[in-house]
Amino acid sequence: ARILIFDSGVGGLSVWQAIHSRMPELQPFYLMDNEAQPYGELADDYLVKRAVALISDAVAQCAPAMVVVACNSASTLVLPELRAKLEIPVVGVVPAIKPAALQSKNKHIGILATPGTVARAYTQALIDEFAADCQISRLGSSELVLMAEQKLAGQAPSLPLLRQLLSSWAGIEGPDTIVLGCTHFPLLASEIQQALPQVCCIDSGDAIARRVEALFQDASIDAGPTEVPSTLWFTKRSESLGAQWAAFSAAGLVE
Ligand code: DGN
Repeated sequence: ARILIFDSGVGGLSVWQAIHSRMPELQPFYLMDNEAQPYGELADDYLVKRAVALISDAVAQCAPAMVVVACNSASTLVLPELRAKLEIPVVGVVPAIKPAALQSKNKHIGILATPGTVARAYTQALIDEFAADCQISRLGSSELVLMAEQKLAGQAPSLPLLRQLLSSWAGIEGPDTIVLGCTHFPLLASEIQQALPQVCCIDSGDAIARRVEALFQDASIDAGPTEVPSTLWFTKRSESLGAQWAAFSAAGLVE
């Protein structure tokens, strides 16, 4: 069956990897709104309008069985409107605050996401519901998003810069558990772990993969034909696309 993965950039790759390892038979289509990157800095109304229009057009073109909005910055805003508009299931990716709260021993959680996601009412609602007993430190960073984009384009991330960005969490008083609340960040997991060796990082990838699998087990989902080749759609030509295409093709996202 076909599945449409949406992100502003390469972040959806981390989600796809988790889905693919559970359901290798799924055929991915990938839509990247790289023209409007970084999504974490867009005005709410503009982001909703733009993401809903782009995703609806792509759905009309590839007729997937399901959409995964593999972007926390978008999911924390667009899901209600998108679900109202589309007739297929829409799975959103939001910060893994619940498992982080269950796992943290010192009850101090760091939320590492985009400036948009850390400030969203949706994120606050997750904290209130699942992590009310925890101290919460938020860090919204577009630099880290760029670093992940560059890594996928073949440029090694700068560890000193990463250490500097995360320095406020390095001390003994810092969080013991960090939520990677942006789908770009699992692509930097090994570097983040090097910068903060004492923390445990949690992302949403596996939970999303389990959700997708459960939905496909629901017989009411029309699996659809699979004869169309997988495609990577983007909204802007850029120099990094060539190298990123190679990374996508290695992950089986394009042929
Ligand atoms: N990957 C997106 C997310 O999960 O929020 C953000 C990417 C961006 O453009 N800032």
